Amino acid sequence: MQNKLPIVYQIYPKSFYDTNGDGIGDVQGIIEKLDYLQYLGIDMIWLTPIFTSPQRDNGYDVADYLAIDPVFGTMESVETLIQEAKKRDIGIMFDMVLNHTSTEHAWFKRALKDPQYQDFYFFREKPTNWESKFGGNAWEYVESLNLYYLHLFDVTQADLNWEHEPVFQALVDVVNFWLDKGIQGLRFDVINLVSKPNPDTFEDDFEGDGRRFYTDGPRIHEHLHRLNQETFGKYPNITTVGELSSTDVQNGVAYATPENKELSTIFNFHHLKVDYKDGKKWELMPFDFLQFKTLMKTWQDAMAANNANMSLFLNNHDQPRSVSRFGNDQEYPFESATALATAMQLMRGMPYIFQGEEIGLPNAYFDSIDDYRDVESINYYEILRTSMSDNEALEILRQRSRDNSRTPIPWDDTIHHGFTTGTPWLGLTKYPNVQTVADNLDNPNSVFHYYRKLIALRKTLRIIESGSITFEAMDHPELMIYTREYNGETIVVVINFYGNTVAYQPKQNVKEILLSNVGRTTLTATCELKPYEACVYAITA
Ligand code: TEU
Ligand code: CA
Repeated sequence: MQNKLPIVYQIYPKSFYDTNGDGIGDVQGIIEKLDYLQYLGIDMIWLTPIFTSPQRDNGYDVADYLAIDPVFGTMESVETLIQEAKKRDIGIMFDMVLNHTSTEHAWFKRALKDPQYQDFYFFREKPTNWESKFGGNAWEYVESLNLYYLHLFDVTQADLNWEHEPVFQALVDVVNFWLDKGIQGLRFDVINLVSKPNPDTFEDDFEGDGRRFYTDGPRIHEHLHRLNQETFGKYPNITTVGELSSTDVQNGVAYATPENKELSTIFNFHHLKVDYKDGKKWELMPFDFLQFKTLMKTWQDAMAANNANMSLFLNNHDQPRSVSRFGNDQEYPFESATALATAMQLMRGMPYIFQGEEIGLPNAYFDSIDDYRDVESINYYEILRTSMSDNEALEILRQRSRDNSRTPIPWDDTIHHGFTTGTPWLGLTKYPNVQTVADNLDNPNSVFHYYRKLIALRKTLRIIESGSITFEAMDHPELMIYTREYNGETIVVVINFYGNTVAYQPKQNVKEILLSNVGRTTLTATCELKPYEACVYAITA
């Protein structure tokens, strides 16, 4: 069966596999692990940015969109990667960071010298009180110009002005350059922030951090439609995904509605804020399961109603590891990793696996600020320390830092778990009983082999990609239950999200158990679901 929506495996190249001993993963490392990824069964690899960059934000600060950063490899190595992946029926998805450039980019340097180029960015005489997403004010003063420039992220990430036509055309050329190289997918970083109004109209935001001025801005749908028409829309079968920062359902769905010809899919993050206390990332709270289910249902229903597709994911390079965050990596590492995978992968949409997720990799468990490398984590550590003890601040980082997901992949039991022969740029996870890739491959009951089964199921049952979805038992405090239906076939997915035993009685007549993470093969009239049990039933019509 040919799926329309690929199963995407996300690689954070720095931490995947290092082949030259400099402690940093590289393109050659990805090439060497393609057979592993083919065996897993994925269809596409999303690489976070590998363009030339000072690496202040690990490649999201691009200094040259048309060149490969030498730390990762060469243009030739990327061409080889594209070819070698293609031989294995795997497409390559590139990460386009078009909202901002590094201040090392030629455009920014030129803007500093030649006033004609200032329109490439947002320069103002007076800053507003908007906050950077990485902490602090979003404007930086340039003494030589006596002007401030806007940076919604790091001070070295200057926001581009999409209202200035030469900017738009330059970005179109960038996207087409990579499409001509044969990439099959595009991920657009924080793409719903690119439509900013005229900077003369920017005002202080006394109710929030400024995001209402630039999120899902006035011309955003127009910009994306034009980008589609002038780049990927001209090529057959390009998969696109827009990363959306604090969007709403209406805009989120519109970006992905096929008739609008904007993007094929989107990432939204509302379901990954259910453990933010009062919406604040740096304040801890156990996750709100009922809110999680409500958000999934809201987005799944809205997407289905518009024949649109969303991304299905709990992990990426910006998020803590799901098994530590929503599961129980101490007592039920296998069960909770596989339960979460089942819950997400069998919904309606495009599924993602973030490197390490397929082996149940937990958080970093770092115990000192010196272990961290992420610019956001380091900034916020300083901010947190002004109001709390070192231990309290470190506990928050242990749960919230982006470095939790960025630790190198433990491949085997050799030095540095086989990631590098040198010194890793970021330490490996300090979790005590790490199951390496080699351990996972050897053990037929590992998280890895369970992922293979899940992927195989999506590829054999049309219902998973194309069926409708109906959520049940929305107020059940421990179970997530949803039904998928297609062409008279029905399956039911039941997940116990907690470590208790829970009684469950299927409403329909069960024909067969299609998948279980606890080895259940037959179903009794009432069933005691085990901790973190996931069960997929086929139902008799
Ligand atoms: O992230 C956008 C974004 O807003 C986040 O997920 C961000 O990391 C979070 O809000 C911080 O609390 C994208 C990239 O995925 C991220 O790695 C980059 O740092 C960011 O854009 C800037 O390019
Ligand atoms: Ca390397």
